[in-house]
Amino acid sequence: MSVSPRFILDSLVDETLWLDEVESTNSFLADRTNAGSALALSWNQTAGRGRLGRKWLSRSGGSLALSLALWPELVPKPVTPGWLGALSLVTGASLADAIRPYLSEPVRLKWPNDVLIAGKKVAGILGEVSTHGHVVVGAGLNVSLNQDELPTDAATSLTLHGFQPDSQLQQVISSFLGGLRETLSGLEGGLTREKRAWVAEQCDTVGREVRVEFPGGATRNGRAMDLDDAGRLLVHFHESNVVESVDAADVIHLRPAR
Ligand code: BT5
Repeated sequence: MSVSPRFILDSLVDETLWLDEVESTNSFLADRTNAGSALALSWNQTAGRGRLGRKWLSRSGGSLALSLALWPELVPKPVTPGWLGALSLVTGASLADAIRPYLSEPVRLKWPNDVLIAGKKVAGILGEVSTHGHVVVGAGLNVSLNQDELPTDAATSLTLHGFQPDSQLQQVISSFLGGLRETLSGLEGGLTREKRAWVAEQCDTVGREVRVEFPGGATRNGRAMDLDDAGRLLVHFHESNVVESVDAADVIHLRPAR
């Protein structure tokens, strides 16, 4: 007898909470004082948050908001910025691994936190430390948004690429969670060489000509060379001819490197 995905999910976290409507699944878990692992899911997130004060948008029922209060035993104390940076990357990579078997087009990552299908964003990741000290990582996954419901031209959804939510979504969620837990067990101080290679291999940003947009508004062009163990992007900036590590910035892909 095969084991149902629902059973696998319940065995992976202490609690699974399906919320009919919620402002933000990340905020919902971050506000709780419970110390155990928990998964919060909703098809109707009314104030979804992105990075740097941005918004995650979706019509009700089209995009799955999924947040995880991480297994406390897998979270380092104290949480370091390097571990948190690595967390977003491995969460995206675990989600990409979970959806890839169901799609015929390439599923890749864009640094620091996007999952792409055929170059368009299907999911975004947000990792945070709550005021209660537990770590919440969330993913917005566009499941069944139609073309005219996509919030930007750069977005896509799973069903636009042939995905069948009714028969495949539960399996995706359980394999994502299972993969993430396994990955976090070895994360320790940051990305090991093996995990860095796993993420870099599927990251479309590495090896590209990029424009880096810093939070203050400055932009610099360079070539993305690699990732470091804290998940930062190593960029060879053209004007300075120096390789520097970049975090908390946005990256525009200019063209593939020759
Ligand atoms: C992200 O931020 O991509 C992280 C999004 C995390 C959302 C999840 S949902 C569950 C959990 N609860 C929350 O409140 N948040 C997390 P960022 O890299 O800043 O990208 C935000 C940008 O993506 C926006 O400014 C839009 O340009 C674009 N965007 C917004 N909604 C989108 C969507 N549904 N699909 C694709 N792109 C979208």
